[in-house]
Amino acid sequence: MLGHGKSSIINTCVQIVHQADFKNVAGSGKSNYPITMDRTDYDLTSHVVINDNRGVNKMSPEEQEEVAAQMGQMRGQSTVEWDRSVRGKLNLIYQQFNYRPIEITVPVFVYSVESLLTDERYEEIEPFIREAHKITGIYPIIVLTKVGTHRDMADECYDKFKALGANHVFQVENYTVEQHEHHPKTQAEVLKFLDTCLKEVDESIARRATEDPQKKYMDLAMDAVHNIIQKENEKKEIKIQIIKEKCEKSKEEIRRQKNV
Ligand SMILES: Nc1nc2c(ncn2[C@@H]2O[C@H](COP(=O)(O)OP(=O)(O)OP(=O)(O)O)[C@@H](O)[C@H]2O)c(=O)[nH]1
Ligand SMILES: [Mg+2]
Repeated sequence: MLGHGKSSIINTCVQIVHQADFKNVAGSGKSNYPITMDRTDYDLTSHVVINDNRGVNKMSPEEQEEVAAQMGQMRGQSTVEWDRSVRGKLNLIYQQFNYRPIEITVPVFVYSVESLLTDERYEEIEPFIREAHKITGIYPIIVLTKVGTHRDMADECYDKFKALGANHVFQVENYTVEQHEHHPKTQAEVLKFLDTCLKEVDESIARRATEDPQKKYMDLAMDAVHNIIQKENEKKEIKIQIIKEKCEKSKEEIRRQKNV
């Protein structure tokens, strides 16, 4: 989520794993506008990276589709765009057939407990989380941030994400530019979070050893093609509806003029 502390949790992880002084490596900051626009990897070890990303805001279909493609490893490290042509999307699916992923992505959903988790928001998040699970085979790990000053809300969010089906929900008070003295509670929770990510990777490797990669890609591609067709149809329906409304308005105008 936009501005919920994604770059800050990365700064916190980097500081703890490297046992270094605080540095704003991922560029966290206070702003009403999105700060992080690109996907960027930060090394935790020689084999483990933590990836910062552009935050989602409205959970729009475009945002959902882009995030789904990233999690399916159909995106490199580049500026994140919400819109792509159908041909572009199909090319990306094609690339998947020729590309055996050597990386395992653990999806992490960062949510600030400062933000009210209203029913509406909850309903928007649910399909997003479900989709991430379907694509990566790993249920997103939830990191709740800004928990220090919002204890009640942290517990409420914890319960709600658990009810959504999350196996792992962590409650972190990040190190920030303003406040980054070593804190044992933050350190313990972050290490538990990273340990859980690595366990998920181990389980994913074990599962992959027994599955047919070609079938997996075919399923993914079929899903993607199905989504493209469905979205195109929805767009056409909207256009038809607009034309119908215009027609009705014109007819009414003609009737009105005749009456005059
Ligand atoms: N108190 C407190 N502040 C936090 C915490 N996490 C992030 N912040 C503050 O929240 C603001 C946004 O944090 P970022 O890490 O830049 O958030 P982001 O999700 O990367 O934002 P975008 O890149 O713009 O989407 C900054 O002012 C951080 O200092 C936290 O756990 N506690
Ligand atoms: Mg950021």
